[in-house]
Amino acid sequence: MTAINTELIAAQNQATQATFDKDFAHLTEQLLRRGIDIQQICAQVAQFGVAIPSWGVGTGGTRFARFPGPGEPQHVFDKIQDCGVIHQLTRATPSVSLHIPWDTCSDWGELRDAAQAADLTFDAINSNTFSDQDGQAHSYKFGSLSHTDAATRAQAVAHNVECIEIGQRLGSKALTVWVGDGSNFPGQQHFRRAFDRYMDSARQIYQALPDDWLMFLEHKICEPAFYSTVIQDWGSSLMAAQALGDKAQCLVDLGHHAPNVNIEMIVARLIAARKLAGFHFNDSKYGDDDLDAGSVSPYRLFLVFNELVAAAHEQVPAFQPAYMLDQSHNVTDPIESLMSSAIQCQRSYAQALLVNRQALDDAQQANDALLATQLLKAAFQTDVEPILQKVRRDAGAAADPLNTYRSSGYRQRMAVKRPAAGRSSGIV
Ligand code: PSV
Ligand code: MN
Repeated sequence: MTAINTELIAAQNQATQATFDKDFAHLTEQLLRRGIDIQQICAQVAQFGVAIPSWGVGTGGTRFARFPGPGEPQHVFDKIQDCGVIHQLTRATPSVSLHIPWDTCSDWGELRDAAQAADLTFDAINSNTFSDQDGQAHSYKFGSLSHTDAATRAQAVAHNVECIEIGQRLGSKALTVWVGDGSNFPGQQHFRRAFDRYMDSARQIYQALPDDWLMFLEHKICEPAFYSTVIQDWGSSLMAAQALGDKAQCLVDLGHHAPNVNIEMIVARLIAARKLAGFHFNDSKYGDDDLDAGSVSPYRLFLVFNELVAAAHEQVPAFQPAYMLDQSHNVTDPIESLMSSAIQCQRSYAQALLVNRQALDDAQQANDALLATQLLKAAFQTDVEPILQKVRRDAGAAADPLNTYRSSGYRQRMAVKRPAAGRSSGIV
C-alpha cells in the first residue's frame, strides 16, 4: 500500500535525472581523487534508517499554546499512514516508535498488519509515567518510578510491564524509559533515596524484559522538574544501566544536556562503556527545544556521527545503536520536518563516512591539532547530496522528497479526510 502515487515519484525523478547524473559523476570523480569509492559510501548510506516517533507526526506545541495543522492524524492508524508517506518518499525511516498511552488501539495485531502494509516495523516502545491518565488511581504529580509512595511506584512499574507486552505483540525489541521525576525546590527531595527508589522500580521492569529485549534509559537535565531530576545526566544513567545489567543501556536525546556540554564526547564515553543504546535526534539552541535535527548545529550532529562511524570502523563489539527522531513541530508540516530531519541524519552519516580515518589517526598521534580538525572539516564540508539522492533514486524514493510531497497534495487530501481537531495545549 503506497499513499503517494508512484507514477508521480517516477515522473519527478525522471525530470531531474540528467542534472543529477552530472552532479553524481562530478562527486564520483572528486571522491576518487581522495581515494574514496562512492559506490561503497552509497551502499552504507542505503543501510541507514532512523525511526519516526508516532507523536512527531502530529503538530507539537509549547506550554503556551498549540496551533493545530490541517489534516492531523486522529488516531494511531493515521499516524502509521503518515509515517508510511515519510518512508515511501525517503526510504530512510523504516520503523515507528510508539508512545503508550498516547497511542491506543483495541487490536494491536491489526496495527501490526497496517504497519506491515506500509512497509514499516516497530522500534522501541516508550512508556509514559510523566502525565496522569483519566481514571488513574495514583497521580504522578510528585513522581512515578521514584515516588515516595509504594503504590504509585507499583502502578508505574505495571505500566512499563504492560508496554513491554504491547511491544511484544508489535515486534518491538526495546523499552525506552524516560521519567519526569525530580524536584522543584532545594530540600524537596532526598537525592539518594529518590535514586534508590527509582532503581528498585527499574529492577522490577528489567526483570520483566524478554531475553531478546533491551531497556533504554533516557536522561534529561530538567523539565518538568526544574531544580533536579532523578536521572539528570549520563552519569546517573550509566550508574543505573550498569547496576541493572547487560540489557540496560543509555539513550542520548540531543536536547537533554546542560548548555554547551560536549555531547559527542558523552557518546564516546558510552561507547567505551558498551552502554550506548542509541539516540533521540533533534536540535536545540537553549534547552530541550525539540527543533529539527541539524537545523541549528549541523556540525554537532556530524561530530556525533563521526564518533559512531569511528566506533563501527574500529569494530567495537556489539555496537548497534538505535536511531530515532524526537522532535516537536510547531510551525511546520510535521511530515516535511520529519523527512528533512531523517535526511539530515543520513547526510551527517554520509559525511562522517568520508573522514580519512588513517590520516586522522596519524594527525592525532603526531599531535597535529590543525590537520586533525581540517580532516573533519573536509568531510563535513563535502556536499553529499548526490549520494543521498542516488540512494533514494535506487530505492524508488523521491529524488526531492519535499517537492514531490508538496505536489502530491497529500496534506490537502488529509485535511478533507481528517477534519480539524480542536485547539489544545501541551507539549508533545
Ligand atoms: C522527554 O522530553 C522526551 O525526550 C522523552 O523521550 C519523551 O518520551 C518525549 O520527549 C515526549 O515528547
Ligand atoms: Mn526523547
